[in-house]
Amino acid sequence: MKKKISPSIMCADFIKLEEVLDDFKKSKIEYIHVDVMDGNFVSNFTLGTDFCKVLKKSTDISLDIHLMIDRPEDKLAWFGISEGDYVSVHYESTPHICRALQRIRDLGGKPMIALNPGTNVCVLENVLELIDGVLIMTVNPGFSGQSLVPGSLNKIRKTREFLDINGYPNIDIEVDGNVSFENARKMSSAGANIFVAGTSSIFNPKFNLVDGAVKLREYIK
Ligand code: S6P
Ligand code: MG
Repeated sequence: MKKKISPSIMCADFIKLEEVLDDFKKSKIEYIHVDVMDGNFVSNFTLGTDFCKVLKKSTDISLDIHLMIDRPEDKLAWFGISEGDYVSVHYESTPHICRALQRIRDLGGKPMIALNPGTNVCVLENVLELIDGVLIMTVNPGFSGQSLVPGSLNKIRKTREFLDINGYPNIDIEVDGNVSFENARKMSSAGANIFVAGTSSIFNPKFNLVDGAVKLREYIK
């Protein structure tokens, strides 16, 4: 499967957003990961609907909107989802996960289910026909700059196996949290193919973004 990079825009310097988007373009970045947090599902607030709309106006790179909000099914229409955008909703965020995933499809997006570190892979069984991707949280959601939760590599392996055995080899696996260069290499071997790049890799101040992206591609190929 093609390996893709999805930089976490909350890790960017917003004063330089235009330069950041130019660097993404130069680096042929596939998605822009937008973390949306509501202060309930996770103990933090971040980007919202207006920010997604600003990005839509400023770049043609598809968005990868990660909703860390309660009852996302009621709020999906607010985000201006376009064809090609990934939208992920957490299994843990609603009693109506199937409705939320179906609604993303109805709005023209690509539905992805996000799983917290403590959620078992077996919950995928009932949503396989509704999803284009699985987002495996490799840290507890809410903040950048955290360390990998133990067992994450094994979970990626199990997920890839589960999807393949059930006849869904084309479902993407995205990994989010402490995707450092070294961790990315291991995650890639375990079966991940979309990598959320944050402070652990390309947004580390030691690099410029373009060099960081080149280096990350080396590690995931
Ligand atoms: C965390 C959020 C993530 C972070 C990203 C930061 O709840 O979903 O997308 O922005 O993981 O990356 P890093 O490299 O600082 O862990
Ligand atoms: Mg995220």
